[in-house]
Amino acid sequence: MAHLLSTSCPLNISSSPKNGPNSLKQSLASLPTSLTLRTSFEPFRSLSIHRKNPQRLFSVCATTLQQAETKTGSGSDQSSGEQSRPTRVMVIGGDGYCGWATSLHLSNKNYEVAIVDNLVRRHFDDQLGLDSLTPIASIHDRIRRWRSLTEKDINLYIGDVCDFEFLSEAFTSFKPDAVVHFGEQRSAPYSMIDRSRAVYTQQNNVLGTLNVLFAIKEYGEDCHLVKLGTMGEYGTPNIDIEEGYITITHNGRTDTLPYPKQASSFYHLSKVHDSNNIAFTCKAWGIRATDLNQGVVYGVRTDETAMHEELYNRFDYDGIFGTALNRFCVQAAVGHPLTVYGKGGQTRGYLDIRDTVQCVELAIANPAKRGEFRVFNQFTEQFSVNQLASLVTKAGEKLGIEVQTTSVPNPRVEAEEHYYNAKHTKLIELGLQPHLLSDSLLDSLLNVAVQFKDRVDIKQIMPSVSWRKIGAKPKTVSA
Ligand code: NAD
Ligand code: USQ
Repeated sequence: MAHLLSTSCPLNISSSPKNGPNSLKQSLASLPTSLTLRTSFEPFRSLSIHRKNPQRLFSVCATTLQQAETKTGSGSDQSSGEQSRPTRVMVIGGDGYCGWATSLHLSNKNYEVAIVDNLVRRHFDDQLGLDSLTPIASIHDRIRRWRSLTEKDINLYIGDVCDFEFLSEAFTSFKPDAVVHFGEQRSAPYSMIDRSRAVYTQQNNVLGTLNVLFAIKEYGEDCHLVKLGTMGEYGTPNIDIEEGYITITHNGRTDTLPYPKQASSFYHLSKVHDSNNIAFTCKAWGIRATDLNQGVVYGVRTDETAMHEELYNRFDYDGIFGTALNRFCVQAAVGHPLTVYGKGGQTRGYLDIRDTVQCVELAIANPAKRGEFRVFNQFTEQFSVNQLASLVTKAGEKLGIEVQTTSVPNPRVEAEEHYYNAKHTKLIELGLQPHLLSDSLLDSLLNVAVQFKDRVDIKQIMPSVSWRKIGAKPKTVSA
């Protein structure tokens, strides 16, 4: 059984004697800082042992809150007419980039928040020798700081959603009204390093989501699942992209069908598999679900994360976890040419992280109906990579930074010039007020990059993962 502890107590992480996280940490701690790191053994082996072994890793729940405590506010359920209680939101992946910002935003809006996270994203950094541009505090310090600043508590469950026993305990103890599921391996390049990362990504993402669906069916049938999908599920078809469904007339008959999916990495494909599983369980069990097909997120500050340095969000700029615009700002700040892959006509939907948190709140506040599988395309503007490079170049000029661009042979298999027109009206109809990519925003993003540029490891900037060269053997990754 998992233990319920107060975070003021030292966390007692249970582990298998041979391969537990403590031995993992010790082996990592004993490594010199600059070396070739063989990655085949961590965290995958420990994660798979963890799933087979009843003495699972990270099987610790910590809570900072008396469960009976109630607060009112915009997170309150006012509909019943009875004494209102705050809507209880479980944020899976709440220690990550989107999840941390969302957890604080919802807590600030008086939702009762529980973070569920196995901290594996921090292990990926250890494993690959990467680090966030911005220094990030531990999850425990983050939550303590949040409480000291706002007197608001965030519950914390450290564990793996692929471990159903752990997830069941988190569900039955927290009793969420909504679950926001960010807790997946989210890097396309990571999923294309080698077979073990491809398998890990699909296992972690697809089985984790399946467990969440079973947990809702078993412990909270009315709970609304808000699942982070991705615009990349659709690929780049030569027709307009609709929001989830398309009405087709074929041989004289008409039907509204799921929009065709053409994902282009093992990561993006994991999201397609998730969507299919969610759609099926909505039909079969009456689950209520919203799939947020999110575009590429940029930015780092939200109102809440800017309140204190211990609340800072992570900011990835490396060739594996860094995403286009965030990477370009860091590259500009350190005088590295902007890395446009191939012809640079790759067009995607983008959004500010302040809009990610807004969209999630809108989805929670306007839940899907029982049995409904609702799909929203979550982005605010679309840009090609060349357009982003040109915007960053102009912003750099204003700050006196000379920005160069280089065309890097494309490590991915993707269309470099294509039609792209994706609908994104449903969240606007619910009230989303977008923060569009303005000059001032780019200035402030560049300023953050300049502020932390001494933390940049230039070696991590160029892409190191090739879609074509993926192999079956575990790949050694240079730190
Ligand atoms: P992230 O890697 O920063 O955060 C993911 C978090 O989930 C991490 O803290 C990680 O430790 C946790 N996690 C992973 N597997 C878990 C498991 N099995 N059990 C418990 N916790 C687990 O990623 P992010 O950028 O915040 O993305 C969050 C979600 O949003 C992902 O599903 C991603 O696919 C989606 N998304 C992200 C972007 C983007 O640009 N960042 C764009 C579109 C969609
Ligand atoms: N790109 C460059 N240069 C770079 C980095 C990226 O040209 O230095 C190009 C890529 O080739 C791609 C585009 O920019 O065509 C976007 O790449 P990205 O790395 O910013 O984003 P991607 O790999 O698609 O993944 C990110 C998140 C993922 C999320 C996805 C949303 O990591 O979790 O699902 O954005 S979407 O792209 O809409 O599918």
